[in-house]
Amino acid sequence: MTPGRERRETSMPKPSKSKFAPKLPTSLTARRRGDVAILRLSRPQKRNALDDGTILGIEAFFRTLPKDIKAVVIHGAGEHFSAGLDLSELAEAEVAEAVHHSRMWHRAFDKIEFGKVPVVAVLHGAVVGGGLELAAAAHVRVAERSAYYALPEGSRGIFLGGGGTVRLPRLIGVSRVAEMMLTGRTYSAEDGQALGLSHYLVDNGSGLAKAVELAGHIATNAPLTNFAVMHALPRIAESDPASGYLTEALMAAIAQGSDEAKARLKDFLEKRGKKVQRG
Ligand code: 1HE
Repeated sequence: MTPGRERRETSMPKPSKSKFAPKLPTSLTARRRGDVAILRLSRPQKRNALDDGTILGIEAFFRTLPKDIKAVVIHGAGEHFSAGLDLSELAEAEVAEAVHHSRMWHRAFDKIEFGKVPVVAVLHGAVVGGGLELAAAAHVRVAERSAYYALPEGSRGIFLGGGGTVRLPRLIGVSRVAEMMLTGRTYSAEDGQALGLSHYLVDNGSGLAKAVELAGHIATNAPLTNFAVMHALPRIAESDPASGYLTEALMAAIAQGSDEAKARLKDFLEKRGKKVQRG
């Protein structure tokens, strides 16, 4: 690792003005609304390009989430969610540095996907390269009509490095990811919704409100159910069926056995629980 890279990775992020998450770099801001934390990519002058400080800040944010936060919303300031990797930081990277750089992204995005609470991402404008990799680490994606998706790595002479080779094929299949990378094509918000890149498609400017509403609902779920959805479900889906069924049974028994589940089931049976609404 060169001294330059080492300096960037180990230097502590500058303190932000946010009281909620005091150690964030200036490219990130955080606030909370009740038990939902809202993390904003705040580097619009560089189209929220993800530099090392931002990636480390994302990791620190998710690692140090207060215990009373039950869900997170992540969104971007300005016209675009994220232009992906900050290309200015990669220009001089050597091979070993590049490996460590990618592994740093893996650690950070792992804290999102397999962290403490579910994460809802709001997508608008460019959601490209590493920006799409970041979005793919969230559990729920709300796209505004301005969103567009691309993987321009091919034209830059680089490759996915933020977990996209693992996460994106789960969303849209290996074939489409390969085709996006080979041809550099751009998918519109409507395309992305049809393909499964987003779960919700909303008007421009209303993505954050929708995401906060969804996160607020997620926050009311039993914590153990949210844990099972985040940590057990994806592992079960990738395991062999026999192991999957066993893990499912164990997870179900653990969730059902909790006092929280017992109280919620009693509420329903005694006509206090909410009914399922028509869609
Ligand atoms: C950047 C970056 C960046 C903008 N790294 N500085 N990502 C890409 O290949 C996408 C590159 N960016 C773009 O295609 C365009 O910037 C956008 C379509 C996203 C937005 O266009 P526009 O016209 O609104 O902005 P702009 O004028 O291109 O950029 C504004 C500034 O942001 C400008 O800097 P300035 O100092 O000249 O004002 C740009 O240089 C800067 N900027 N994008 C650095 N990406 C873990 S591996 C992941 C691999 C990848 O992510 S590859 C995809 C990289």
